[in-house]
Amino acid sequence: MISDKMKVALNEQLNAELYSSYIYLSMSAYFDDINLKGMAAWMKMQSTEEYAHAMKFFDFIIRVGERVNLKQIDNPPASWDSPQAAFESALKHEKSITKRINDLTDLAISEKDHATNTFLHWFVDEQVEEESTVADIVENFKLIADSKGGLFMLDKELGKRTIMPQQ
Ligand code: OFO
Repeated sequence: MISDKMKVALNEQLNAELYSSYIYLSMSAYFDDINLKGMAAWMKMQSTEEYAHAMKFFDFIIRVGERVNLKQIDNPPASWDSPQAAFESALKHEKSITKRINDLTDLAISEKDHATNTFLHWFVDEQVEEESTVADIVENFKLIADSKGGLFMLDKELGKRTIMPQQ
């Protein structure tokens, strides 16, 4: 039903989503270490969301009758220069994931693989959301600049995040 090339690409994306989960978990540990508990909680939830994304690929690969191929997950960085730098790095990471999803979609279209193309639509929308959410947080950091009070408030705000149900 799907080509070998697509099967490899889907398994690679499964690995990339697991890496996303891993890097955000590492950011959560970093924030916890510098006592920004709200940001630590936000990142832990982000990690959980990424795991759910990985499971969407896992389930889809199986549903189309193919074999899941789990690969080694790279080590994520363990620390960042500042809280803002961590979120900037998250934004850069999300942009790289958006590119991957777009490339996968291009491949599905070029192969006339309608099932995979339709499956990927959810991820195309999700990436718009992910980039915009993290970009807003980066802008908040710019606004508060060096204000300790601002950082405290932003930490409290991000700590209010609740998990979004995955459709
Ligand atoms: Fe899976 O969306 Fe972020 O990386």
